[in-house]
Amino acid sequence: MVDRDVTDLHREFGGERLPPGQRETPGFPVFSKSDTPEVDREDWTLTVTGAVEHEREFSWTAFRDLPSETQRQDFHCVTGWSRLDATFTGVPFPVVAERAGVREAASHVLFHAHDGYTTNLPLEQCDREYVLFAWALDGDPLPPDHGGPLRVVTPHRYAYKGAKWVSGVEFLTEPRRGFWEKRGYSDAADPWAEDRYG
Ligand SMILES: Nc1nc2c(c(=O)[nH]1)N[C@H]1C(S)=C(S)[C@@H](COP(=O)(O)O)O[C@H]1N2
Ligand SMILES: [Mo]
Repeated sequence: MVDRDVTDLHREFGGERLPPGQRETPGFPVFSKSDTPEVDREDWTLTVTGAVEHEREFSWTAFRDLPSETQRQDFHCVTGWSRLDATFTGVPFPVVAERAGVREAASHVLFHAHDGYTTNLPLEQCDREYVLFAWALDGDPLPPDHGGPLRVVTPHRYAYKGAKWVSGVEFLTEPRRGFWEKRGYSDAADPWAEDRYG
C-alpha cells in the first residue's frame, strides 16, 4: 500500500520522468564511498542539532513512533542510472524538523552518517514531504548496503543528497559542503538541470 506517489514530481522541475542523460536500471545498484558500516539498532540514535529550538536525540523506538508513510519514488544517481518505482517507508523530513523546532536563522541542512559521509541541502529543498528518513525498501527492512537501518532519500535531487546510515541532521545558518560537494559534485544536484558537477 502506497500512501503517496511522487513519481510525477519531475513536473515541478519542468522535465521528463527520466531526467536528461539518465538510463533506467532494472535492479537497484549499491553505490557507497567505502564499506558498509555496522550500525546496531540497540545503541542507534539520530541527533538533530544546530539552529533548532530543541536539540533532539531519537532512539530507534522513539524514531519509529513518529508518523510515517510509504511513498513510491524514483531514484537518480549522478553517475547516470535511475531506479524507477522504488517504494520507501519512513518519516518525512518536515515531521523531524517540526519536532525540533527550526529556528528562523536556519537556512541549510547538513546530514551526517556513520561512514563519515556528509551531504548538504538548502532548507527550502530539504523541508519537503518526499525527503524521507526511510527504514524500508519495497516492503522489507532497508538492507544494510542501501543504508539500513535508516537512510535519507531525495527523489528530486541526485541520490548523493540522501545520506545512507544517517546519524545526524544539523541545521545551519550558512551553507557548508558535504563529502561529494567538496569533491566536485554539484551543490544544487537538480537532475532535470543536469547539475552534476559543481
Ligand atoms: N552515508 C553514505 N550515504 C550515501 C553514499 C555514501 O557513500 N555514504 N553514497 C551516495 C550516493 S553517490 C548514492 S548514488 C546513493 C546510493 O544509494 P544506494 O547504494 O542505495 O544505491 O547513496 C548516497 N548516500
Ligand atoms: Mo551517486
